[in-house]
Amino acid sequence: MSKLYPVNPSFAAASRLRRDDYTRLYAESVSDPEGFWGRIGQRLDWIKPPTKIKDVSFDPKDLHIRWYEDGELNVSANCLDRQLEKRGDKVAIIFEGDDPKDSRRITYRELHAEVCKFANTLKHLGVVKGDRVAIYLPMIPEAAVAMLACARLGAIHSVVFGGFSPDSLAGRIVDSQAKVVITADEGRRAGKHIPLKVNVDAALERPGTNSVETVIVVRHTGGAVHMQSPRDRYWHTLMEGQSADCAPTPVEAEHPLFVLYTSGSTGKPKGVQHSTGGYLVFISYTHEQVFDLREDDIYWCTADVGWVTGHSYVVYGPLCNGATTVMFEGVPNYPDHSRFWQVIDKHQVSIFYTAPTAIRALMREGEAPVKKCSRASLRLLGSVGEPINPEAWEWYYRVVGEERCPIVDTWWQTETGGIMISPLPGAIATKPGSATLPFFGVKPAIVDAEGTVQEGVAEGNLLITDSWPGQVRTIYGDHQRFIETYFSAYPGNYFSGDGARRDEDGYYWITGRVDDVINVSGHRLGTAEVESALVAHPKVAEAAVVGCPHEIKGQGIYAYVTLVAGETGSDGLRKELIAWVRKEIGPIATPDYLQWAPGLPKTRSGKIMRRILRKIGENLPDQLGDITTLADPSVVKNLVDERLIK
Ligand code: 6R9
Repeated sequence: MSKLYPVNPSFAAASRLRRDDYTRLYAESVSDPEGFWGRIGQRLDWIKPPTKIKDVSFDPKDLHIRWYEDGELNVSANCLDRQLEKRGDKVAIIFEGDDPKDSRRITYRELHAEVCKFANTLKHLGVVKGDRVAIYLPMIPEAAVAMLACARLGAIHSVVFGGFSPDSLAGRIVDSQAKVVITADEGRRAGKHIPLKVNVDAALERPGTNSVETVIVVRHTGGAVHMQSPRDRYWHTLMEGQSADCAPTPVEAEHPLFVLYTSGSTGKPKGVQHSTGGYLVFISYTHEQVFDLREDDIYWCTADVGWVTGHSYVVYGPLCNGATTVMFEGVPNYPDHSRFWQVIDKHQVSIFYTAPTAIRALMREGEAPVKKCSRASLRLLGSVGEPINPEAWEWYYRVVGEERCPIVDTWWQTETGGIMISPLPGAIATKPGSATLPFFGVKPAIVDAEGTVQEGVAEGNLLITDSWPGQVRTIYGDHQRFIETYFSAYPGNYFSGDGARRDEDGYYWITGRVDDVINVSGHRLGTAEVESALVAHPKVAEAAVVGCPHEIKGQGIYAYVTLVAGETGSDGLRKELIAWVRKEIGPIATPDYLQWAPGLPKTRSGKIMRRILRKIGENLPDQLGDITTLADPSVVKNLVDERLIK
């Protein structure tokens, strides 16, 4: 039995919604989606209000997804212009640099002026509605300005994470045929400089990138760069003399706001294409409800704008809601392990939204770096990106939030646009490790191996049976792949690629990607389950589990374990951990191999690349594939050298 944390009564007393509101609104949202989303859609400023709310078919032979289709609006007008009257002098963005001495506050009025000037700049460079613009910037306010300026013109942005290699950037430029690339001289990360402009130069030497006419360079660190005339132009010189007046271009609700590339389990990254109207309704509404947003909140989501979380919950959601959003350029452990908590105190952050991997990394350093800071301004904590193991959840709750702040564990995906399953903090009691209940209008279902929908307590693949406004509309340039990836395995449904369990209270527990399922002697085991058990051991900081070939069982369990600071791996400890997992889950989960891992191969968004660990576990070290997108590619060599099957 997992622990149940009731809703905090003093939080609930002041919150937007209580349990009975949730029950009532959820019932309405799924029984009358048109009525519900028609009403919620009114939260936006429409240039032409929609009369048709929903026109969707999930049938692979006639797949179409349209929301608010005859409405017209502009995203930047919703995020900026309409805030000016009441919130012109309110801070829209608090920028906190990598260097703690570097911070800046930008009001809605200032942001509006900058966005208009930059939109005029793009216009002068020939950017028109429907053109693609690649944005390859660090976490600086110019990234938000560039996104909003594209939106103002109806241009489609494709933000590429600043940690991606020239090849990855080139692949995205080729696929989207971008006309302009917006970058900076360099990025900063833990005191080091990242050569962004050099990477752009290298990317643009790759074949197929000659759609790019102009490269706009933000002078950020002042590092020397080579400017190639007439292609390369400085942001600040282009902005000189531009007017701070730029009428927003009205676009249809289904006009694409952006394309964001995301890796699937196979093949090249997919350009996930989002809409304008449905997307903005869904993410602004989830942002308001899930974070129980108030006018005076200081809201901080630590995600980079290179990921969907940065799009929906650093930039568009908060600004559309007139909130103050923090943009952080740095990392959790620089200059030291207190950085997150120092930033919270410095800017009086009240809502903090981060990823389990960051929580586990900080947990490894003990409580002292947290307790050095006050954190008294915090009232709500959030988690996103991967299943949070109950150990990390408890630590986040107890140490960071001092048992005062509810935790919202939010399950969603690049493809869903916004939060799908999450507690509403004043309404839903939480269980560590469970994302709890579906958001309004979201209809999850669990299917067994044969594709039969399961009722009640169940475990299987997670589907969503009906559309929601924030849903991906297509894969850029490849609608067929869109249909095949998401709608062909379970026709009539959206397939998430995740596994989930539903418990006796109807709560959802995401068990991880189903491509990470191990089949041991015919028994299915989620890698996340074994990992969670390992991480529950006090000496384990982090663990990654993959399947490996096993003569008798079909697949065996191969675990990579990172110990907490100060511990060293020994045969005794290995036996102890194996016995521990056996005890936590059952004999079926007994790891066959347990390798010490000083570091795990992770993407820059913190996801463990199990593909690489699987190959090492299969003793195929020469088939690791591309490791350049790892946050730290050097961890791989150690894992290969120390592998247990040779
Ligand atoms: C928002 C984001 C999506 C995948 C998703 C799932 C995992 C995200 C989660 C979670 C369990 C959560 N995931 N949030 N698993 N609990 N709260 O991360 O998008 O980068 O596309 O990743 O991340 O496996 O399918 P994206």
